[in-house]
Amino acid sequence: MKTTLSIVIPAFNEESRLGDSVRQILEYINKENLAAELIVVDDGSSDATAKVAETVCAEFPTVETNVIRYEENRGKGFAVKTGLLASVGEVALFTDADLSTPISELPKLVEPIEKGDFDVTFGSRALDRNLIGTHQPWRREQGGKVFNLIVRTLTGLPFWDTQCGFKAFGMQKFRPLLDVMQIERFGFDVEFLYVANYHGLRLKEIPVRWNHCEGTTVSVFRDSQRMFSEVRQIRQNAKRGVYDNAK
Ligand SMILES: Nc1nc2c(ncn2[C@@H]2O[C@H](COP(=O)(O)OP(=O)(O)O)[C@@H](O)[C@H]2O)c(=O)[nH]1
Ligand SMILES: [Mg+2]
Repeated sequence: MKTTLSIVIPAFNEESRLGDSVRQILEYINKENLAAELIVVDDGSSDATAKVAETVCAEFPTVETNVIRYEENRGKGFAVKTGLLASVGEVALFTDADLSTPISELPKLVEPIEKGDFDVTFGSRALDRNLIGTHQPWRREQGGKVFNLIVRTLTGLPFWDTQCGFKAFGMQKFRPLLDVMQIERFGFDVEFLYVANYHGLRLKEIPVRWNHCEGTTVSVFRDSQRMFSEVRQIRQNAKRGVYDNAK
């Protein structure tokens, strides 16, 4: 079966959460009989993340799997980009390691791309609040709203949630854009959407189910400061023409 779909998990120090998620995804691929590969990118973890992924993948010999690891922690953006560059599917989807959005939501994102209606589809926690089961802690949720306002103001993107860890890409159009992406940490979601929009790809924000999972790897203080400066950097890059050079 030719692989048409690639599922990418960026993972940093996820030894405790990743095993279950990898198993759920591989079971889902089997159950739905998808022509899909799973790519785990171990983003320089200091724990057994890659080992855990390899062990569970070995339980599913019929599914195409690929565990990529590098030694230095580079950030979620770099990890996702690495996974997408290694992917062979016509559509690629990335998901957070904790499956806050259950993998069963995948068709909501993948089908509109397969049908040719959109080029980039991304999960949103802002469009239908009824789909949120367990909310993020109050401060984190409010922080997300402030961040969204800043994103809208600085980039002009008309979306309500750019940060959900569940996004899909039509790779024929998106792959060439990966070359110009600069942001390696959590601001990368904004850059992906900004550059895709800038190059005329059709983007769609889609409400998905979402449950906050314990054990976040995000440090609110350090990571949110870095996110703000990354969004400013996107604006500067755009002004300097950095995003014009995509093939
Ligand atoms: N914090 C962090 N997460 C990373 C990094 N690289 C990849 N990731 C992955 O990015 C995702 C972040 O999701 P998570 O920690 O659940 O964040 P939250 O649910 O938004 O609090 C997880 O799959 C991480 O393993 C990194 O450098 N830092
Ligand atoms: Mg999470």
